[in-house]
Amino acid sequence: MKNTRAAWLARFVGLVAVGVLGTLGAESAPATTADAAAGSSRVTFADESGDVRKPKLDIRDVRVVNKPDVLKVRVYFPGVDQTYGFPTGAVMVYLDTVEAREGPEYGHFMDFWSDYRFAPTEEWSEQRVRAWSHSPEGRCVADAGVKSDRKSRLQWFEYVVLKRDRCFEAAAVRVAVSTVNTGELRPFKEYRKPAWDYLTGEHEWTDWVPQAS
Ligand SMILES: [Ca+2]
Repeated sequence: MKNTRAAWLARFVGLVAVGVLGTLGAESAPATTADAAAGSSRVTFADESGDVRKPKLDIRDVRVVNKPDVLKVRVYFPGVDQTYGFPTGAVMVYLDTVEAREGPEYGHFMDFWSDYRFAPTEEWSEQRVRAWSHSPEGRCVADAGVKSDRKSRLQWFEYVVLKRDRCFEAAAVRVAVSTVNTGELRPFKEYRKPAWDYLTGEHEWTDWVPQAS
C-alpha cells in the first residue's frame, strides 16, 4: 500500500537528518572512472549537466560501490535553490548482471513521496515481488532514500541492496539510470511534459564495476 505524501515528507525529513550527519562525516569526494582500471569497488560515472529541460533531477554523476556484501548506487543531482524545493517524479536504477541476457536483471524503482521497490525486470519492465518491495526497503534493500544538505535542499538519491540469498548475488555489475521530473512538491505543480534524463542515454549501460572489498 502506498504511503501518503505527508508520511513520506516526514520520512524525508528524518533522512535529511541522517544525510547531514553523513555529510559531516567521512563522505569523500566522488572517485573518478580511473578507479575502474585499478579494480576498485567504487566507480563514478558522469552525465552531461544541463541536458534536461527541468533541472531538479538532472543526473550529474552516478557512483557505484560494489562490495561482496552490498551494492550501493548513488545518483547526484545539482541541488535546488530553495529549502524544501523538492521535485516530484522518479529515479530508476537498472542492474545488469548477465551480459549474455538482453536487458537488466534487476531494478530499483523510487517514486518521490510514494514508494521504493527493488524488483527483477523483464525487458526493462519491473516484475514486482511483494516481499522485496514493501516500502521502503523490503527484505533485500538495506537502505534507500534521498539526501539533502543541511538546508534541506536535495543533493542525491542512494539505495543499498544487500547481497544475500534469493535477493541479489551478483559479483560484477553495470548500471543504467533514468530520472523523470514530473513537477514540484511545494507549491504543488505538475509539469505539462515530464522531463527525462538518462545516464549518458536511455538504456545505456556503464562499464562493468568489479566486485572488490
Ligand atoms: Ca544530466
